[in-house]
Amino acid sequence: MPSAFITGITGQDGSYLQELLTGKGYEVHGWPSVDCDITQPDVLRVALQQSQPDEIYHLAAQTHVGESAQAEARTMAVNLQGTINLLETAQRESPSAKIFFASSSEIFGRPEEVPQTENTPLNPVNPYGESKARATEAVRVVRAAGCFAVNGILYNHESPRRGANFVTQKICQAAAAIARGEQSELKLGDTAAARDWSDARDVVRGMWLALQADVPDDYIFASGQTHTVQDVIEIAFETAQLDWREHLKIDESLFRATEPRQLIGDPTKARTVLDWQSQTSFRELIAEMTREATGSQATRSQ
Ligand code: GDR
Repeated sequence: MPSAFITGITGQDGSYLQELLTGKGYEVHGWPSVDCDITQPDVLRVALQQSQPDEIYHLAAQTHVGESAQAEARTMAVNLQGTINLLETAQRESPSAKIFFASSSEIFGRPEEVPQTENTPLNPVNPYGESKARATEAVRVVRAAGCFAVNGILYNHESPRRGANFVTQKICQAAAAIARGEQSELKLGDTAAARDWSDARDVVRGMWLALQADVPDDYIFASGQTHTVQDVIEIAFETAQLDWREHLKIDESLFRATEPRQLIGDPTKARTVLDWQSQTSFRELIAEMTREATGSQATRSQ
């Protein structure tokens, strides 16, 4: 039975990955979240010694880009130092384990080329992007030294399990709450902001595929298309049978000091080498999230 170790196993991606791997017959071990402190070598050493994994998926992180501007030290400690700690400890305790690192489109920030490929120069514009860029380089360094270490460069990916502080879930949950009469308005920042959004379930399938390849490499996981926050609002409110104009308020305090620009991923390499594709459409995804939010709120209030 193959075994896997997942950091961030209770998050959106970790929980879907656990289900995927269990379904494939893996024995899955994991750390719940960053609260377990990935920066402590001893704790990680014991966890790896006990689980002896064939595959390590490093997903735990401070994942909120906006919050990273006020939490730079913690973002760097968890996302950069935590990753270096994981790479070093894994090489010592489980030298044959294959390692997947959840990198991010934010490493490109304001990129030189659109769409981005695995070779696009890194140019982060916020502490989160900086932390992921430097950790991505660290993964490349251990790979050059012979370790099977992969960067999955993940563009935005969503699902009904998405945390409520990310914009898609915030909008879908608000539309559901407004439809139920529990809330009357939705406050948002920049609704013209555009992102390349995929389904998280598609992305975790890519993580697994990346570790089944013959050689370690970097892969972009993206849909190759962008939509705006405004598009999310319109699909969610239409699904909830509401007129968004009656409920949306723009709140200047929710604008970010530095927005990345034109983050669009070119998934050609993942498609050709791994046979990976994004399978869910953006419209289907947002509609599903809104329907699930409506259902879960109904269940909670019963
Ligand atoms: P992002 O996702 O920062 O791209 O990072 P998020 O959903 O937080 O923001 C997307 C865009 O929406 C705009 N926006 C708002 N965002 C939030 N959270 N709340 C608001 O009220 C709001 N109003 C407008 C933002 O300015 C932004 O432009 C996600 C995370 O999953 C990262 O961990 C991951 O690395 C990247 O995607 C790829």
